[in-house]
Amino acid sequence: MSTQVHRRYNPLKNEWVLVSPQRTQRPWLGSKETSSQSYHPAYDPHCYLCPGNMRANGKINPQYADTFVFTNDFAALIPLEHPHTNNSYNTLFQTETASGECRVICFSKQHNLTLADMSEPDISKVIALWIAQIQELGQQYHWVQIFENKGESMGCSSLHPHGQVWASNFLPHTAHQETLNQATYYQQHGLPLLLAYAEQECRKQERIVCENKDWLAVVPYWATWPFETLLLPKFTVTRMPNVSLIQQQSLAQILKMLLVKYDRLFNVSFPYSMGWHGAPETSDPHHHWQLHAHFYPPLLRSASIKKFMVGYEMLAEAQRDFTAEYAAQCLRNL
Ligand code: H2U
Ligand code: ZN
Repeated sequence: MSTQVHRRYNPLKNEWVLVSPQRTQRPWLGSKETSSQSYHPAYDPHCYLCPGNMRANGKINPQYADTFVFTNDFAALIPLEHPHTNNSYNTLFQTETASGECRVICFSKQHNLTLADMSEPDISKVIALWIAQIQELGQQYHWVQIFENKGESMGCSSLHPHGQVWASNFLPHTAHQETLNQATYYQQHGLPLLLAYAEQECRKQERIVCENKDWLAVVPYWATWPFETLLLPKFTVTRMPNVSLIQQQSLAQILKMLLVKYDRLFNVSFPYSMGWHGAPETSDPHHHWQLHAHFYPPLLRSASIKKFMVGYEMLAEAQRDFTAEYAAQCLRNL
């Protein structure tokens, strides 16, 4: 099967991906972006995230020592006083009000670090901050999305190590899909989809990139991006605030392992978009939900050759060339 064209099913999204392993032989005359591996200082006077510097709107950052959070000066979501009015009047022209908050999270005061470069205790401080943000914003909002865009090719605007948190009064589309599909699986099988999946991946040992006693990073069976990974707990947990201190330490360890492998793959600071998915912030127990993180890196064959999700992907369905097993093996062996 792994050398023939086939399709794989993504049970989390209820979507299919076309896998065409024979295509890796094709000639490539595509774009070669040059990777910028130049020198960067620990403090950059022109960076809007470095301690003590001025941001685009004139506000001054404090002299923070570890992490720093501020409300995004160009926020996509804004808190509304009365957000629940439904303005919809026509099935073909539906609208609803949206309310929320967007914040920027600086991972370190040091301008030239990435999460992969940071020590495990310092990564643990970022995890603690993610948890505090989820706890605070989760009291008010339905969904709290933690994410990081890294690298110019992922639209990241600054080299300074940072991520974002967007909280909303609505359940965004992907969160809604994952909720429905996990609930369906739970009804049919009596255990969380991603807990069952992690157990089977541990047994099969075909797509594991790295693991420790609490966590597992795999190239999922249904991966669409070439070196996509899914970070999964080996224990039952619906949300990040329910991860114990010990499990937060082992999370810092596996994050570091995974990100160092990514950087070594093409010998470049690996670009990606990553983010956390935990149970929606409502009072029901969400037994079907299992916390996880997605890593979506765009690189395909080198520091400069990216996978483009265009043409067939935009119009029909996702497609990949080499298999998830091959990608996992490349990362595992580093
Ligand atoms: P990236 O994570 O994609 O790099 O985005 C950084 C965010 O930082 C972006 O959403 C915000 C932008 O609006 N920002 C500020 O809030 N203040 C600034 O001075 C510049 C950038
Ligand atoms: Zn900086």
